[in-house]
Amino acid sequence: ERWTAIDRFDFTDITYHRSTDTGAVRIAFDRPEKRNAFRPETVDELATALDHAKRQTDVGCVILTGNGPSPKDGGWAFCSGGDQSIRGESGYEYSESPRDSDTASGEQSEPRAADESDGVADDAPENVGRLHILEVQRQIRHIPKPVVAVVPGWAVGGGHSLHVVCDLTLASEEHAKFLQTDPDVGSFDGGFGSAYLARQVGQKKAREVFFLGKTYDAAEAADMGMVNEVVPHEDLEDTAIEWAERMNEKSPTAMRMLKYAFNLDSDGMVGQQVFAGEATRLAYMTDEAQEGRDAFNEGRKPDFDDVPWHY
Ligand code: 2NE
Repeated sequence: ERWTAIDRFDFTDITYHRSTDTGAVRIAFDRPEKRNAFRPETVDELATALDHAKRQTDVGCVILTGNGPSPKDGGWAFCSGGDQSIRGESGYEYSESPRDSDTASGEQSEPRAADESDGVADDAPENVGRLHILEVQRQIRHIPKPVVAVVPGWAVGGGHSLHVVCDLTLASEEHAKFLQTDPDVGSFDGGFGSAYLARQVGQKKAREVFFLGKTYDAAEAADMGMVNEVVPHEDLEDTAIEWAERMNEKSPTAMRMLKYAFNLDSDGMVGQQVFAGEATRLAYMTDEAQEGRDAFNEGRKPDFDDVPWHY
């Protein structure tokens, strides 16, 4: 078996596995009967899994994909974006108010303490419309390891934007299809989904994707520059594992710095902050920084006399 389930979470909308062969995790949308559309619960679970994956120091690659085929009609999907059937007036709404539910984050936990006055858990949010898939986009951008979108079928709307945000995209030759429906349903990803797409495929093509809403197959998406490789459907996961193995052979620090370097020019000051944070981490590992820390803790002046001014 290629994958082992990570069972410390009570996920309903995604599955989460660890590779048995290499330092990779597989996070998969698991609503195939809805072409893997996401609802707020799905997004919470994605956020929890990505945060967990971030903290695994022996994991160098995250594979994001969609389970399938649909038991209803055999259709495949990566993700079809926000679930339109639960879209409220200001965003996507939980099916059960988080105030009544303890499982919104997916993590198995003790029931939250109820507030004595009204019986409502005091940290439970109200059921307001959410668009927090955009927070997950930022997690994908900032997780310090490559995220590979493995697209077995439809990548549509907010699902299309997710593949755009991922570091690499691998697509099924037979089933992958790419489509932007945002303006059909009165939505628009004016961030990475459009502007970053334009950096990948050019302005004219990106505008075509949104303004004409054509469907592109895997080969066309690869020609446009938004898919790295197209493989037969049955080879998708083996190829993803091969990619993970290749990446895991490389220097973790170099890979992290490269990811943040690639992000920098489209992340503005936040990109600079993330990149600089990693530079600070490297600096902390030097004798020089440790002398600064020790001097403060020992109440003396730091002695940097032996530190060369590198050039
Ligand atoms: C995905 C697509 C193109 C697939 O078409 P097809 O013909 O292969 O399948 P079908 O029959 O349309 O869908 C199969 C079942 O999945 C449901 C459908 O309603 C259908 O259900 P049943 O009739 O079998 O009960 N389904 C598919 N996508 C769904 C969705 N997103 N929400 C709820 N149910 C969905 C075709 O289904 C399609 O165009 N889907 C809609 C894509 C879409 O417009 N997504 C939202 C874009 S906005 C967004 O994602 C977003 C954003 O832009 C910014 C922030 C947050 C979200």
